[in-house]
Amino acid sequence: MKLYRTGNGTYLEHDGSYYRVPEHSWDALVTHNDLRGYLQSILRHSKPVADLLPANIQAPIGNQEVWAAGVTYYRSRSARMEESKSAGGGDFYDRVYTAERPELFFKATASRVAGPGSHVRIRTDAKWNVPEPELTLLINHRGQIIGYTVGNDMSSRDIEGENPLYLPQAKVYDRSCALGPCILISSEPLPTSTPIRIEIVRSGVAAFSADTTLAELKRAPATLVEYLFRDNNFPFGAFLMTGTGIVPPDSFTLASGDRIRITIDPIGTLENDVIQGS
Ligand code: DO4
Ligand code: MG
Repeated sequence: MKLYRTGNGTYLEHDGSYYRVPEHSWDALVTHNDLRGYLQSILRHSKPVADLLPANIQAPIGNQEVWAAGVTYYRSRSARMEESKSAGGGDFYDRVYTAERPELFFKATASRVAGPGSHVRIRTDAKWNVPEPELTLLINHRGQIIGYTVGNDMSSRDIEGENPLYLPQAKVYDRSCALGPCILISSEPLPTSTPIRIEIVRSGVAAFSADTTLAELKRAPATLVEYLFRDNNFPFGAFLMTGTGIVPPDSFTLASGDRIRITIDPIGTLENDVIQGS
């Protein structure tokens, strides 16, 4: 089952058919006592409606905060050690990769999140920028994983590389995060064979593509959630991006007009065009 938030209400997809969800509040769905049971009763009692219009699909977020985990894949550790070498910060990335406590950071509020088909942004004061394709967990207010979506943790490598203390500026700004296109409703962990793919298209030509799988993710999603919810309340639930296993080569930087496509089967594809400035 997949949940889509649209300009015209929420829709449930099951076996290729779409059903209207009577509950109007996204926050009420995320904090529902038995979301799966509620959605199954919709399938039992209502008739499918016409297909969704893709242009109408919005980011699947209400009042949830978006948090992110860092350096959870070996590739992220190595790329960050390299980019911060001359600033003397490289050692920290190796230490956090092997430490018991994960790196968790605040990523975005809903107003900073781009939905499918809309723009993600490069900071005006950044010169070296990449998308980070990340499996993203939707967690309810009780700390239970209720679903999964595709996330893009846009990052300014020159700013983070200059000094690790600049991380919030490298990571948190308007449209620095994209989520969507839907929530795959499942409380079961996704198989470790689940692929994460990215393709960046520039002027109609593939400028970069790569893939990884969840087998490369060093930490269990449930452990990341347990740390996030330590001494923290999330009355509307939260999103947690689980880190990137793909970093383009150092010679690559995003440009205005690039199209980013991130696919995680069985969730779907999140597609966004890039702009720099307003
Ligand atoms: O340590 C900085 C951020 C790491 C990150 O965003 C990632 O590994 O995905
Ligand atoms: Mg990241």
